[in-house]
Amino acid sequence: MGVPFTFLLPPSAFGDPDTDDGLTFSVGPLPGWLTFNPATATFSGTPGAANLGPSTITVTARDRDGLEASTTFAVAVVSGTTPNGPGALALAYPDWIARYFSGRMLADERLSASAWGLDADPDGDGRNNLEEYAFASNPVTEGDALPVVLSRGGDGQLWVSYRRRTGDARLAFHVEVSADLQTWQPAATVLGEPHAARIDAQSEWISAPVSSPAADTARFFRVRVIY
Ligand SMILES: [Ca+2]
Ligand SMILES: [Ca+2]
Repeated sequence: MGVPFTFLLPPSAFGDPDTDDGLTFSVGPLPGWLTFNPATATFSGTPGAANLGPSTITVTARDRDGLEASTTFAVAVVSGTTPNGPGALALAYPDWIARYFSGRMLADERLSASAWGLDADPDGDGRNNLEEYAFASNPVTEGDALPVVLSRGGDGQLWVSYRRRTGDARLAFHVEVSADLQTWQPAATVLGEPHAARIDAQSEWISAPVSSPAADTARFFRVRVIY
């Protein structure tokens, strides 16, 4: 944040073995602070406080023969605090929910199921308060949740990316895979540790490598949270 950002598309992003194929690049919608120079295949910009959070960017390369390839990646703008710095507040669920409901409401047990309990969904967006807490969205605002994103890197690696809360050791996140949406098992972790990019004092953007399904098969991925 506040630091100029420059990123040169690595030639390997598009695995085209003919290096003098004269690739031309185009990009999908960019966040307002970021520009792309197709001549040099370089992104640049300086994000501000209003730009915190992740964006997904799609780049399409076209060679002289008109063949196209696209790759999608995420760029996350993070605040200047380090994970253990002064901005990294550990915020437990009771403190978090108290930001949204008055002390009088929180003292009324009858409102647990409809307003402030872990299972309640007061904004009616289909995510209960535990999910809103775990994935760092707002329990009283509909439509602010970020989706879990599945993307494929230029090298063919498949990634599952999502935003999650930091600083609460009770929260555990598991990326799971299923062939039928009924039976779920852990997605392979032998591919390496997930990448984490801090979004703000209380959340981070995680990208976890997962195994690609075998040819001609479909797989579903989900992120399961345990509290
Ligand atoms: Ca909700
Ligand atoms: Ca919400």
